[in-house]
Amino acid sequence: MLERIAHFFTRTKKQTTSVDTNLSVPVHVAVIMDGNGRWAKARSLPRIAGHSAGMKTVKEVVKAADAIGVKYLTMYAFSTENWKRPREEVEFLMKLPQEFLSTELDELVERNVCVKILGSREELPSHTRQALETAVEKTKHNDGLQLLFALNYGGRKEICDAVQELARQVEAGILSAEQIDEKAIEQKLYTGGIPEPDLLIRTSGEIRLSNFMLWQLAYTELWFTDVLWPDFTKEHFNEAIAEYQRRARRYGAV
Ligand code: V07
Repeated sequence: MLERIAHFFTRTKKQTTSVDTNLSVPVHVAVIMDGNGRWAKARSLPRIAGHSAGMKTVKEVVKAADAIGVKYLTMYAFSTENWKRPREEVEFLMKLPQEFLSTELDELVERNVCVKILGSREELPSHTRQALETAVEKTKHNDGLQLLFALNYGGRKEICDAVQELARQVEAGILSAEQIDEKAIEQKLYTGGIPEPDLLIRTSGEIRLSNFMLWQLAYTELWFTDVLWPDFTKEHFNEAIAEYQRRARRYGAV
């Protein structure tokens, strides 16, 4: 009897929000990882400590997404606005891709993950670019989870770049103005050919898009939580997925 009671307690303790993979799992999940600075401040730590803690969460969420069969995971790592932050903070942030990849790249390769970067790489320091290019190159043939890092990314800039490229084609006589339609623009975005996110997660209580994937989020389900990014766990991630599944089921019913 005691054994059965003990078993009951260990079982209930372990139970967390689990994802029913028989229901529709979002193909593409995008994440705005907000609240690292606030997390650090609450602990009287420097902001960079929050960024380091946030990197651990990235690792956990990548595993959680992979485990339930998400095909594309986009993480907003650095915005075009983030250059305005103090120089030391920017320098620290620019070391994080290297730090992340130095411990994770082998495992990502093993797990058949394909790493891609959304954003312009020219402005990045060469050590950062080098690390990114190695990761992209080493994983380019992998057809498992597509792990996209938005880095030096801005949604309006992305649309401007796409439209400029199309305008150049018009100038060159390859394209007519009438051929600039939604499909033509979509193909010139950094995400050209990648399906639009089904679900956007934003942490830390801010309820806005902050120039993230403006074109791609037109029909996306939005999910916000007050949890700060370093405190975000795979259980929170699975909660967001379960909520997405409830919404998908409701739409499916009508
Ligand atoms: C960054 C940690 C997570 C919280 C948000 C801001 C700070 C992972 C990466 C990364 C980027 C590219 C890549 C591999 C890892 C990263 C930056 C900031 C700039 F190929 N986390 N993380 N990059 N933060």
